[in-house]
Amino acid sequence: MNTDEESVTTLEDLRGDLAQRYKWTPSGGSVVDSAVVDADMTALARDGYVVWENLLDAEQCREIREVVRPWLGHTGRNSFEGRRTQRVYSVLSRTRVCDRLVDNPRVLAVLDRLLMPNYLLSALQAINIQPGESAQMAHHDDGFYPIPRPREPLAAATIWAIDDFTADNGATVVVPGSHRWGKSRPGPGDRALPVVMPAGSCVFFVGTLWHGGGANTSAHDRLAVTAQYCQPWLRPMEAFTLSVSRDIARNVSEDIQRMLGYSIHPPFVGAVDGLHPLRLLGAEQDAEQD
Ligand SMILES: O=C(O)CCC(=O)C(=O)O
Repeated sequence: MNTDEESVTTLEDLRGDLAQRYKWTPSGGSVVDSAVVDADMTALARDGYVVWENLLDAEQCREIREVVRPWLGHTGRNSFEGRRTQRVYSVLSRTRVCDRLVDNPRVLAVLDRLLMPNYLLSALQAINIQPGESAQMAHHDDGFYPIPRPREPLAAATIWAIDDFTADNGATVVVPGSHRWGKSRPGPGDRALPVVMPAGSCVFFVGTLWHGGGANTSAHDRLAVTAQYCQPWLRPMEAFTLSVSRDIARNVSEDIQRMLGYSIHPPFVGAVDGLHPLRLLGAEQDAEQD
């Protein structure tokens, strides 16, 4: 970035950290083979989603189930949250047990290509769909941002199966290719597929893909964890800078720190009193993101 006032003639000249103290570092996604990421990007461009099977083992799923279960209290306040669906919001402020889902390298590798540097975590929730729940209204996750379609996604989401996702227990239903649609909404003639996958698997989809939670006609709960991400210049759905204490922020990975908002969209977006927000954590880190 150029700090010489004389030579700042466009916003482009202001890219970078004003103090030049916090340097950009690659995300944990940089360890993923680029051919693997290419294939994921091809699937995303074609279908709007990609499924990765068995990223978590049975013990990780058991641990998440055990930690989350006591928080599964009331059901949803409307049919979108789900009258027979239990949600735990702001999971990041409650437990570290889902951190490796949030910063999974496969996820970050794709986000690194889809979104701008220092993309943010927009939500981290557990969603338990109980028997008797009906299908959730189809929606696309970046529909909250009032920018007309068709367009590039402003956000992306993961849904992690903590229980097996089956065709009858509420597996997320996706409408393949719908990320490219303009104003239309899914209708009865459109192909909608339940994402059937074993516990420990993850479906990643772009924010423009039409989808929804499925109906649960089985006798068992369907537990999932969803981590959602957005461009660094958008307001995230969950205000993690308010809900996550600085003590917690000091103890999460560098990738999660930047996704929580301890990063800037250069040169000013996210700054605190004109300074880089990492200064609030008081850590002398020699190489951080701008
Ligand atoms: O639980 C699911 O499978 C999807 C939930 C969802 O898309 C949402 O609540 O935004």
